[in-house]
Amino acid sequence: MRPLDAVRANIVTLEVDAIVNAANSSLLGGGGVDGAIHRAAGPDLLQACRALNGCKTGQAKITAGFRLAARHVIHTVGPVWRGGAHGEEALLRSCYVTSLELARDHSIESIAFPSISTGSYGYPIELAAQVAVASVDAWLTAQPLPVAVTFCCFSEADLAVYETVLAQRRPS
Ligand code: AR6
Repeated sequence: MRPLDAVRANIVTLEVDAIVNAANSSLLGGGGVDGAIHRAAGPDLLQACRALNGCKTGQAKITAGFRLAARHVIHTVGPVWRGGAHGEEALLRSCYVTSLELARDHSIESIAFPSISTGSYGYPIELAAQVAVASVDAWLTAQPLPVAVTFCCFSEADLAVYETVLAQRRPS
């Protein structure tokens, strides 16, 4: 099976090539993991983000990591949960896939994702974790280059959900 794991951590502390930010479409900062990443990376990150002219839901853009241990930040915009019948699943899948495509294009070999959309954007964690693991697993299976992917959970409860979903994967 592909190397996927889940940890409980503050994502800004992870020593990986890239961390993913669950941003909003302005890319100009916010609360949650977005706020934590901007605080830890320092003001140069906001300046770099200003030059990106925002990002559509389900898409991703990349900057340097500035003061972070990670060399890169991949900013993606998850969907706001509106009951599940508004394309949320496809948009969330697209966040993971477009982030991994950017990672591949920048020769990134290790990447950590937060649980996109499951904070302020209200996506139920049990459903979001299924989408996250299935999207990443399918993408890695199709890729010739190995990329180590970590799901970074902020609470023990979220980590338990990801661990359950990871344990249910079929061997590829
Ligand atoms: N490290 C890892 N995970 C974290 C951290 C951290 N330091 N801080 C929070 N989380 P959220 P969203 C978890 O709300 O739902 C922002 O204001 C958190 O517990 O950060 O995609 C943006 O600017 C949850 O599991 O992102 C947008 O406006 C997960 O990260 C909006 O929130 C995502 O929660 C995006 O909402």
